[in-house]
Amino acid sequence: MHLDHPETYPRRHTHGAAPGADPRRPDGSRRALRVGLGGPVGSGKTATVAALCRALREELAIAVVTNDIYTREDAEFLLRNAVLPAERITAVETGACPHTAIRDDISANLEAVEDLEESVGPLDLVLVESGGDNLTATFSKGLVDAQVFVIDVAGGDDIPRKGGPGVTTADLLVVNKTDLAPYVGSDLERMARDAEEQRGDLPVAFTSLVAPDGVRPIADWVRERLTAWTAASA
Ligand SMILES: Nc1nc2c(ncn2[C@@H]2O[C@H](COP(=O)(O)OP(=O)(O)OP(=O)(O)O)[C@@H](O)[C@H]2O)c(=O)[nH]1
Ligand SMILES: [Mg+2]
Repeated sequence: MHLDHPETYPRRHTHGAAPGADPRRPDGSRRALRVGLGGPVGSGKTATVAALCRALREELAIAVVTNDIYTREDAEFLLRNAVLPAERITAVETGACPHTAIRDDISANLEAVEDLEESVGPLDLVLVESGGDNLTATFSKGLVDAQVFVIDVAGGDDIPRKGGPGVTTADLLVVNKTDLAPYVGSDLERMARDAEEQRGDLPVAFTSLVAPDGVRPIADWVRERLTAWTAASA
């Protein structure tokens, strides 16, 4: 499907792979910015997707692809909570380690993203949620233009120090559930220091999604990325 013979195989997929990502769809229109959300099981990826949709859906055309191993639970949660119209939410059942479908064989996810753009587009933003994984999970740059790695304070305040590609290289590191820090004895300042040591200038957002407007730092970061994406493809 990815062969470069337009006369035989019409070009279908528009890969990510920033920098230098092709921002155009085969018909010449600008494609959506694709943002991947990964991180350990239960850290708040779906809650982040839901909160982002609520915060941004009035100003942006958004769609979501979720990845679950054997179920469609994350998509069903988003549907139940009506964060977007049903036709804008697609579930990919990976049937294997979550990182396989976001990094090694991205075809099912690419297909899902492109089908959404075709059926409900044009879109500004597609959020791709990975199934919960470990600290090594990252997205292929062929699938997403930017990655958010979501960890939470209840997973232990030594996670930023432990590093790994998600913590170290994600375009945005989210440390979620700050409201739980006093109950689990997590030291947020230490987490911030360790994250900075691992990431240098790359941004870190501390969030509590149970707080009103708790998603704001992530929503602001998405807006910034979109502005840059739109400018690059103008
Ligand atoms: N207290 C608190 N709970 C949160 C917060 N964010 C998410 N949760 C809760 O944490 C649980 C897991 O959140 P999800 O969003 O389902 O986590 P996930 O990363 O998508 O999980 P998987 O997809 O199964 O890996 C849910 O019960 C959420 O309501 C937060 O900021 N504070
Ligand atoms: Mg989830």
